[in-house]
Amino acid sequence: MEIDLQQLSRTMAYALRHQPANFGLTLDDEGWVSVDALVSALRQHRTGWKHLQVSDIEHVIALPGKKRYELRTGRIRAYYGHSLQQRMQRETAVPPARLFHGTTPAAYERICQSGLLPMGRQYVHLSEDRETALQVARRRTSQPVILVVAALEAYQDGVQFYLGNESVWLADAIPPIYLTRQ
Ligand code: HQG
Repeated sequence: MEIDLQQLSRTMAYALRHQPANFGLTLDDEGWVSVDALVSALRQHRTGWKHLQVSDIEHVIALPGKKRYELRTGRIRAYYGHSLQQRMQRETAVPPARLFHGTTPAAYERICQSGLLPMGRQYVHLSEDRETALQVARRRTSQPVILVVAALEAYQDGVQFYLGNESVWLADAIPPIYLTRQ
């Protein structure tokens, strides 16, 4: 049976970002799990996935668009997006001068008061470019609000930044003084 790669990707996100225990998986401190363990868990998850192969996972990773999963030497992890309680250790890094965050008008009102907070995830998610931030906001609203984050300044004042993938940065809470609406 043909595997629906979008559906597989969504289920991988669920397993690698949110509910590994529901798949009988344990992630290490950096979010890694063996690809073989993930494949066996996914085979049991859906009848049509009984014969799932590592190559199906590789096809998901090769899909155009967002780079959500990192596959390295027999292990796999989500680059970002985690919500599980166990905090995933990410590599800290010096951010560029400016990063972007796309959000909704309603959230913007709250963000002006309390700054950017991780909310349901472990980290605040930021984009390297404005266009990506626009796409992030459009998941939720037809009236995107784009914030420019004075990332380097925040970093120099002690806010930690972490590598996500090549266009997504992660950070701890960012106070409103570093945010400008564009
Ligand atoms: C908002 C997707 C109220 C924040 C995307 C956002 C991204 C606040 C929402 C990745 C707030 C959290 C993450 C505050 C922030 N008060 N609302 N103080 N601070 N918010 O989904 O950044 O397709 O957890 O603006 O592309 O939207 O899943 O974060 O609207 O890269 O791979 O709270 O998820 O990638 O929402 O998206 P999210 P996000 P995938």
